[in-house]
Amino acid sequence: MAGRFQIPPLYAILDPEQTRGRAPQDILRELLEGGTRILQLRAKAVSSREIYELACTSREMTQKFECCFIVNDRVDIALMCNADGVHLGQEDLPLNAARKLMPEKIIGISTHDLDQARNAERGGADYIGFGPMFGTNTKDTGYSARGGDMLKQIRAAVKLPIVAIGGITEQNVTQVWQAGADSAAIISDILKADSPREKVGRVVTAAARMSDSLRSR
Ligand code: 3NM
Repeated sequence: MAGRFQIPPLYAILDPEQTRGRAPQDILRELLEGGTRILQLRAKAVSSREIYELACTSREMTQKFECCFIVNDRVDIALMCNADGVHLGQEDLPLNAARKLMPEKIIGISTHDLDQARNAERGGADYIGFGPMFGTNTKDTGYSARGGDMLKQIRAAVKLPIVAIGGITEQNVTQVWQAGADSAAIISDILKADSPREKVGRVVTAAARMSDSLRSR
């Protein structure tokens, strides 16, 4: 992708395993109506066919809301549904291979330490994920909680947009932005909320309040 990617402050992730049994399509609509302007589809436990179908629905709906759409892990599905980009972990297709397949799209890379963050930047990622910030039950990352100090080190070392992830909630999200994350990725706190729409709305409002207060300094 040409130029620095302007990433919205809330990075909502739709994971059908985390919706407390509610239809992912319904939750998707709530996330969009709540005001998220970037959405990732992360579906680990379903067939390729199901991911593809959900990705096509997500693409159609995100477009209506002018929301950036990213597919987790699957370059093939991202391309086929015309997503804006893909998010890749350290065990997925390497960045240089993915870039050959999608020269113009957004590619985000999950990182967990300074070396990985620097490598992602050198390799031409558009943004990095960094985590887990706090304890989380959603994914066994194999890493201890990274915390705000480590995030600050990453912030000082890379220019790329940073999306913090892992255990982020409405309660601690401001801390994450203050430590230098451009965006906060949230799964369970949003998807398990009684009203994902209202939860997203409150986080988006908190982000706007924070950027206003930074501007008026
Ligand atoms: N990646 P929740 S932590 C998908 O550290 C994922 O790279 C992580 O879910 C990383 O918001 C994580 O429910 C799970 O904690 C995030």
